[in-house]
Amino acid sequence: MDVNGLKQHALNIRRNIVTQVYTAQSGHPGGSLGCADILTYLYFEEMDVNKDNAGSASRDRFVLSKGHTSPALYATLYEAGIINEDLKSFRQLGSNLQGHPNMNYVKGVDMSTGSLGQGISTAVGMALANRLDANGKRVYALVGDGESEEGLVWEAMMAAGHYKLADFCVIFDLNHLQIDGNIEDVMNPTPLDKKAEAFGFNVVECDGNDFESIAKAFDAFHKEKEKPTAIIAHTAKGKGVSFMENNYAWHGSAPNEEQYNQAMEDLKEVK
Ligand SMILES: Cc1ncc(C[n+]2csc(CCOP(=O)(O)OP(=O)(O)O)c2C)c(N)n1
Ligand SMILES: [Mg+2]
Repeated sequence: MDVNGLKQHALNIRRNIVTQVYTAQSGHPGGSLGCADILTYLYFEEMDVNKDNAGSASRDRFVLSKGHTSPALYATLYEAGIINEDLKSFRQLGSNLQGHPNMNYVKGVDMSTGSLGQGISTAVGMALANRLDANGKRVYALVGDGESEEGLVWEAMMAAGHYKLADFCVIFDLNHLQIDGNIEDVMNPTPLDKKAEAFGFNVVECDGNDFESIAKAFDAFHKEKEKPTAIIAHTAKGKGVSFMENNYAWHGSAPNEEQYNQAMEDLKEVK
């Protein structure tokens, strides 16, 4: 693993996340910035998905269950060379890059998401289909901690545990914030680790903004052959942009020109 190379990809992705939201003057920067390292690791280290096989049936799949963080997915697919859309068309009329990802329009988007809770359910269905096909492919779903307040998430977890889907990995983006504030105040879904364990998962924790820590978590997923894996990834919402970090006000707001310039300054170089 080339950590510096991954950091450079993540930086490019973060710059493109902020540029998309700034240009559109709408979108969700906080949760997008927080998961940029996880997406970088998935697309540049973990999954067997690349620009040549992205359209094929037999490959790993990724479902961005927290679909509002589409800027992170688009920026990652762009960085990986899977799409070459104009990222500045994000959320514009006629653009394929809708506020929430649409699998019918954007190459590399494996499921249309945005209605929280549904993505993980479809990912479990994909993992079941892979078992029928005996193709050995893996399915990954990224779920927000606020999203995990949706009952549907736990039906999907129950099914994955019940069917012992060892090739399924759910990553919980634990940034402790959702749209209206702290998850613990809005509707406390913790402890996610104990809940996932009770639903039959192999549970691993990691620092979701540290590549060494992320790598260890995915290694533990590979080693587990009996159960599905839940990675509890501790992240900072808004990671990388000083005034957005850990501030839920940046869940779904766009920076003005001065703030955009400050963000680009914060994201000038790899730290
Ligand atoms: C079913 C459903 N209910 C409500 C919303 C509106 N909504 C969009 S994002 C969000 C909060 C999500 O928080 P979290 O999952 O923690 O995301 P992150 O912190 O990673 O941005 C809400 C309530 C939605 N998209 N879908
Ligand atoms: Mg959250």
